[in-house]
Amino acid sequence: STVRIIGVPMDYGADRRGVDMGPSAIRYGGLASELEDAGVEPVDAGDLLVPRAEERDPDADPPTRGTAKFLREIEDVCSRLADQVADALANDAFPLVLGGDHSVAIGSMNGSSRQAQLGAIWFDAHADLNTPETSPSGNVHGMPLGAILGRDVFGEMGWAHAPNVREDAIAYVGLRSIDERERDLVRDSEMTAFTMADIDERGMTAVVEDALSVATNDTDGVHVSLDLDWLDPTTAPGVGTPVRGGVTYREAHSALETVSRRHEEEGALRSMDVVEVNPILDERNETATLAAELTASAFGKRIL
Ligand code: DIR
Ligand code: MN
Ligand code: MN
Ligand code: MN
Repeated sequence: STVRIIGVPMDYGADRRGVDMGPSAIRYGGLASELEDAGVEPVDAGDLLVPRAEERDPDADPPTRGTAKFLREIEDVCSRLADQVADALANDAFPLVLGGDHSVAIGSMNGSSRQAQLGAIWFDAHADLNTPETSPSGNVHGMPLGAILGRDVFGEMGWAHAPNVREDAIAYVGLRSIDERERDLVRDSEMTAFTMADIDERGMTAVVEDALSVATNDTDGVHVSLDLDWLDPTTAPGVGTPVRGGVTYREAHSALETVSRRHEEEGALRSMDVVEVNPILDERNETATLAAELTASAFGKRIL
């Protein structure tokens, strides 16, 4: 099978500059050869064109309520990304999106859900469920799920809301940093939230099995969104918003191997993004290299 790599060197959604270099760093970290080891054929579609943030005004197109920086730019990039992802699927290629900050997921999931009911697993320290009205930062990387679900002002933005993604088909794995107002949003939602405490108690494999059951229930496929700050910062230092107490190296591999097993059994996976790698903050590209390895695990790379 063919995996189409789509790079999105975008940093509009995060405060820490440098995440725009993520796609290069992940490629340099050995993504193509890792994927070949996993038995899939990588085809690199290159990077989307993303104008530099310095040349843009973050408040040029503010939302009608609340704060969201670079909204016009994010719409432009995510709309083009959604087309690319839909095009890959139409040509029997698996869309693998390299971020960039997590706002790229708005484009990936819109594209992936155009012709299908889409479930999702959100591997992240954060809930990413803010909206311009609840966000403490105005950074859209903390809002992609709010956007995809059409919450608040996002409901009025056709490019952001993905109507074929149901709340009850989304599962978080590894949550440990939620904003004050976001906590109630998560509690009151129909999403399934597995926190670090659930992983401690039940083990990663059981948790990911459950997350897969949520995301495959009454859907046509699963989107895996992998934010590298999901891992503990000692293992993945190259991220803009590290939170200690994260997933270990072994747990991470085990999680993505569990995804690949379900994919081999029932073709569960439909699309994936790997986001928030920031080479400026990294140590000798280890976070980007880990991102490449974990992606290969998702596609079935095994020790034997
Ligand atoms: C925070 C940070 N919840 C915000 N979010 C991050 O700004 O909304 N998501 N870092 O990955
Ligand atoms: Mn995130
Ligand atoms: Mn995060
Ligand atoms: Mn983030």
